[in-house]
Amino acid sequence: MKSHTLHLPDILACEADRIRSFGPEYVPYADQIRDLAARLDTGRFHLAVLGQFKRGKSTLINALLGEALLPSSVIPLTAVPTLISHGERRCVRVRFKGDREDEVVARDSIPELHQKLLGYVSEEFNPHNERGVLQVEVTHPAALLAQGVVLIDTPGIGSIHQHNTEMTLNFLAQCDAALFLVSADPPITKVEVEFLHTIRDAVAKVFFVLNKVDYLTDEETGTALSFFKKALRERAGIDGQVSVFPVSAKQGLAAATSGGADLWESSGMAAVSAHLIGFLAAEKNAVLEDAVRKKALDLLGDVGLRIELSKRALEMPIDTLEDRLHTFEAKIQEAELQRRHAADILEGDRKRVVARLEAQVQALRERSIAHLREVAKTALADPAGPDEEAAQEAVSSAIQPYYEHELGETTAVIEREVASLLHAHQQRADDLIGSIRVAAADLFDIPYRAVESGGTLSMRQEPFWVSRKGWESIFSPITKELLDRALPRGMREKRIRKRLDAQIAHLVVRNAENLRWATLQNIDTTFRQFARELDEDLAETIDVTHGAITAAYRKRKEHLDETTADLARLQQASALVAAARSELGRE
Ligand SMILES: Nc1nc2c(ncn2[C@@H]2O[C@H](COP(=O)(O)OP(=O)(O)OP(=O)(O)O)[C@@H](O)[C@H]2O)c(=O)[nH]1
Ligand SMILES: [Mg+2]
Repeated sequence: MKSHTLHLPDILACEADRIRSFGPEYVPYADQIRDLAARLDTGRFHLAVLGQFKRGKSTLINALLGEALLPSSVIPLTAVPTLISHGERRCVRVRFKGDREDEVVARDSIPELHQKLLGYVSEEFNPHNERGVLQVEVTHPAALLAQGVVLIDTPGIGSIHQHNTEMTLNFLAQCDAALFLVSADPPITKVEVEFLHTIRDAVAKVFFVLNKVDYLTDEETGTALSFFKKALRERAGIDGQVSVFPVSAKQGLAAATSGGADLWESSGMAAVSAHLIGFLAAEKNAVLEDAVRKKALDLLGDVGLRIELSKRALEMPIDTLEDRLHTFEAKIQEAELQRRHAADILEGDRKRVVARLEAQVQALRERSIAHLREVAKTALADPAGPDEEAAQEAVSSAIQPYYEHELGETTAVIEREVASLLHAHQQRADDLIGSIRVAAADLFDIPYRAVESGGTLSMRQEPFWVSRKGWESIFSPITKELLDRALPRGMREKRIRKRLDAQIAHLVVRNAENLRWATLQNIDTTFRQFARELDEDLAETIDVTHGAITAAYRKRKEHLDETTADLARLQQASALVAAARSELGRE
């Protein structure tokens, strides 16, 4: 029912007020519905601009904002994620790690804000993020942002500043969608393809932009686009039909600041901007609204169930009510017992997953020692003679990609296993909860209605996989023995190999432990969160059914005379809820 889509927050806010007026026991439902409305109202959507260093990410965001607010440069620059959201005024808020208070600058002067940002987000003025900035938040009046999107400028990956790559990878978990930027010159690199794999695991939607086409003729742009699409298809498994926007962010920014409509169009920025606006207006809201609507319908369903049960409990002869209440309480006890058994089985499953992880990490240790020794061996086979430092360097730079890849593989295996286990548990829990609702409906002669959205707004089967590890790749300083130099090549190589082997073994232990620890945290968090949500669902179902019946029962015991008025009130509430449910698109 599309016609409701526009007004959903209003409908929900209105229903929340109405439900609140039904009485104190309905206030929690009203609060939840009001929260859903607020969530739609403030539905912030994190769109990160991602890519290798110097591809023009900051310039592209400036073009979208219409002014040169974010610093950009020919050297690797952005060192801290910068979140830009809508606000009447331009304001920069710097958030620090630890307890240090935020620094806030609210001015309309773009050069001043630019300068402020330069001091905190740039590699040049804040090298290695020595100022301890967590992130920078900017508000800006640009029209695009008014759609509820938060644009995020991220440090480029793959530069000599490894900490910038780490910063961005750590930030991915907070992104809903990504704008992946490559440049026409040079064409897409291996690092970028690997990065893209990581991005696609982390976000639901990726937009592709080929920047700096002003370096190319139209014909060359066509060739670059085909090359990029081919690479996407062959190396990242992305459908050849995907849209790639060729742009010149630099010209787009010039057009935006000088008001050149033709240049804005020919820079390609008009197309990117229109596409983003279209997406935000349609799909972003559709996804969020769909989830909110389902959840709201379930809440209204529960309100309806509570009203019906209270009504029946007030109407029924008191002896019958007592009998049925006892029968229902026995049913709840049985369900609680079953839930405890299920929790034990879940705990057993968690242990089995952990055991599987331990076995995988053990195998990884052996595999990685062999791999890194091979890397060292190849590096040592230099015809000019074995160079120990060069070999260390080779191993050092092999470590990060190797473990990133291994983490990806391990995560994929464990994730599949956890998802299928939790799915089975979820079904059993849904059946159990359903059986309580069925029992309530049967005993009190009311229609049974199944819950559809499965509880929470967040997808609970989706495990909470975070972590990126700072892979350890620092070798201990070499204690070269003077004697080495005098030794024949073969012996010298042997001694170097021995030293390197020992250091590799040490690094493997540390890195494999990093990977083990990160995955273990993920497994534990996922299972804990899952179990807690199942308990909450069960408690809610018991409250909505048993809670409603016992409240009515107590009322009848205490003040029999009010029953008629209560019944009239419930009758009216019931009709209102039925109307609200049909307005929201069901029944
Ligand atoms: N010719 C041309 N140069 C561009 C374009 N977009 C950006 N540049 C230049 O490329 C350089 C890098 O731009 P930035 O916007 O700083 O790139 P970035 O991706 O944010 O870089 P990091 O923050 O270091 O990752 C700057 O000198 C820009 O002026 C473009 O469309 N065409
Ligand atoms: Mg930048």
